[in-house]
Amino acid sequence: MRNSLALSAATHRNNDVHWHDSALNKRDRAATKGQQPCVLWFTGLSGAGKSTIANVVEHKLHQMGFHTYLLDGDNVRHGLNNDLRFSDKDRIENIRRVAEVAKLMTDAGLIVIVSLISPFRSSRKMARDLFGPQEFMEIFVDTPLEVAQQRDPKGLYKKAAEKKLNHFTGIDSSYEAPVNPEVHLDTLAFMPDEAADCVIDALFHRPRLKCVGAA
Ligand code: ADX
Repeated sequence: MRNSLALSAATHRNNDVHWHDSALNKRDRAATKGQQPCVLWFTGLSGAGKSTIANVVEHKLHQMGFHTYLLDGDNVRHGLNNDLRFSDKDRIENIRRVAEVAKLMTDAGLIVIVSLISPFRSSRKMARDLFGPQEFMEIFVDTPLEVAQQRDPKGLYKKAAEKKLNHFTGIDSSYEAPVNPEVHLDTLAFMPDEAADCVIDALFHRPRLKCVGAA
């Protein structure tokens, strides 16, 4: 009852809110920067190396003169999303909000780098569907759970094993690996710097890339 009331209030509100066209569009804003806006969406387990690689990618793009912004899950959860925890429902809302912010930022002409576990395929698809086909690249930072557990950079896997943390991805909350990401990074085969080059290569040449070791 409460949910259906909330839903009907939201629908009512949306029906009464009209879109305002602005004098400038995405292309105009991007043209002043000489770049094509897009989203580089990093997904993977906690401790997989998403933020490390995303940071290197942002730094390299910045040095090349591009205007970027990094939306990192841990950081966004300190502000915009500090009301959300780690239930499935909260994660879905976390990802929805970040995807909407990324959309606003691409509208502003930026190259947006998102680093979120984003464990559910349906949520990643929801994010992808907000953008044009050339605007969204899904980057799977593929680190086996056992390796992420060993690295445990924030001590969170240890806490989860001691049952001091609930709904931890890979332990008692699921991670659905991408089926056909634009870039598939095997972090056991590459250092972050090489992985970042692989992402930038894909950004400029747009094939589907699987960056795995030579062995
Ligand atoms: S997501 O699932 O909603 O996409 P997000 O990327 O924002 O997750 O946040 C994950 C970060 O929160 C992790 O890098 C980790 O540091 C921290 N964290 C705290 N509790 C959990 C948990 N239960 N599951 C996963 N990550 C957690």
